[in-house]
Amino acid sequence: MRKSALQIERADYTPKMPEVLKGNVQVKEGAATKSVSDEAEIAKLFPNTYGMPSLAFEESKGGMGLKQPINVGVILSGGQAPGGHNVIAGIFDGIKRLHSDSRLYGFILGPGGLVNHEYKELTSNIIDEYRNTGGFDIIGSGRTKLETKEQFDKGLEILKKLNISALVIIGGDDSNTNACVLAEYYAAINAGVQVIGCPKTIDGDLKNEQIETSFGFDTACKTYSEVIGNIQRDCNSARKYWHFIKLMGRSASHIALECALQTQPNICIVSEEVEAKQQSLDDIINDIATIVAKRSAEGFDFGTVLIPEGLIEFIPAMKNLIAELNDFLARYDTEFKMIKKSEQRSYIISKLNEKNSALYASLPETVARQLTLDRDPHGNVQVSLIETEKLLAEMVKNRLDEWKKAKKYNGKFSTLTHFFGYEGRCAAPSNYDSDYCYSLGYTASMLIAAGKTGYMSSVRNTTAPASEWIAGGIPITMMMNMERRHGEMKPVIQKALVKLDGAPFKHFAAHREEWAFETAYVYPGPIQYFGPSSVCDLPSMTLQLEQKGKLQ
Ligand code: FBP
Repeated sequence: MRKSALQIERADYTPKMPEVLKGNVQVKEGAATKSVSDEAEIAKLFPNTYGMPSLAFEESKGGMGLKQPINVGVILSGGQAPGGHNVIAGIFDGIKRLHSDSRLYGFILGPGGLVNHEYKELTSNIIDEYRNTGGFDIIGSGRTKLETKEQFDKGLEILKKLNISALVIIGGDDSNTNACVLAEYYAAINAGVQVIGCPKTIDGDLKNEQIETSFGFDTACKTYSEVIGNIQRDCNSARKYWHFIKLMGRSASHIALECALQTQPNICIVSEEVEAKQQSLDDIINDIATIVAKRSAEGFDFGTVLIPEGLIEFIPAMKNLIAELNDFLARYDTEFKMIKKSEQRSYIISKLNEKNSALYASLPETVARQLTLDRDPHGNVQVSLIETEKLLAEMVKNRLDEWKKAKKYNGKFSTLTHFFGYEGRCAAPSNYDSDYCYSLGYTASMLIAAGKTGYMSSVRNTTAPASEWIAGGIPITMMMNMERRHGEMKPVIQKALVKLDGAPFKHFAAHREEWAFETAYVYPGPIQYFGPSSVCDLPSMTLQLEQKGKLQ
């Protein structure tokens, strides 16, 4: 298969890793841990894996090879994120270092591969083809949820058949929650299989005191920021369009916020702020239209607006509407589908409660339709299918038309809309993600060698040079709390939303007024893989602000 010039050069890149992992290591145990809340319930649900100490690797004077080879399984779970292949390469190199006859098996297309016994052995030839590349195509990914005893038992059959004694699950908050439940189950039945998690998701919402960031966030944001910067330069050259740009991130607004820090757009909406201020859709439209009108009065009939994908579910009134629609469509799905398409809108309007009905009636036709599309397997509306960027552009236009009639505004307002998500999920990993992912994988193999289960691989201090990074493991139960899911209280890893009192948001809030009116665009350009470290190795601005309180 033909490879690009970059792919060929990049194959030879050696990921930087913590100094300590280059030699022999031993585990240093920290204090016993407890869950972020609901301690008693979580302790009861995880009697074998609750309260374990946090771990850090330190230099060992002794050897660390294994007497016997180990077989390890790996699963990629959920949405793609740049760097997944390097996690696998790190695991591979780690277990080969421990014993050259160790073997790595990849389960195909996500957790479903474990249950359906679909796998392939990942040999050095295969691994070498994928080092430092984006995507998850080495074994594919999937969204099957590993949660039932039947699935666990089915999985154990193939693990036993392949003599696999440890499984690494690379996934987001839900997949790592399931990894923890699996670790507990295998420990309870003495299955002889360890389970280790790795923090993945471009959304950046799997992080806490112990896990600095999820991998893929850095590359995805840099990829989107490059394109946003290009759009801004175009926008500032032609001076005739307002660009409404929706950015992926199912729930939290970390991606939109990071891209705003990188590119300094005129407007960036942060869903968590919308919710905290109890803003309505009308408030958001007014805020945007006010900035558009003010810029227009200065002669600037152009600009950029960043919109987080999950916005719609954070607007309290929309949340209520969606909840009623979810219930209604779950109950009357067949009846609804039998109604002529042209009459569906008025049918829904006649069935909803007064408030929701009025809100639904005020929405543009396309968005109203998107809200009634098929739900995901959990009955939730699929937010990535809702064209919020078009909704906002259209509603702002309507508001400006009203103001024009009232002689409050006299500008030109032409819009272009964009959605960036899939463009960045499989990008070639930045140096940060290449290094971080390789270290996460390598650390996972050291946790396996140390006989640990129910841990998430952790690499910290990543705003420092890689040699100073700290590698270790964090008990997954430590990140858990109880939340209502599908009507039942369940132990889950707490999702990290944007903190309004956190340094990244504060930095944005302190500058947004200036960015709104002064056209202070920044053009980050493409990710650089070769060149000065000051350009190639920079961590995300979110991480710089969180860790150091300032930008490097
Ligand atoms: P993960 O949390 O599984 O990493 O996925 C994140 C994400 O990319 C979201 O940003 C997006 O809403 C969703 O996946 C889209 O998923 P899909 O492509 O499977 O519809």
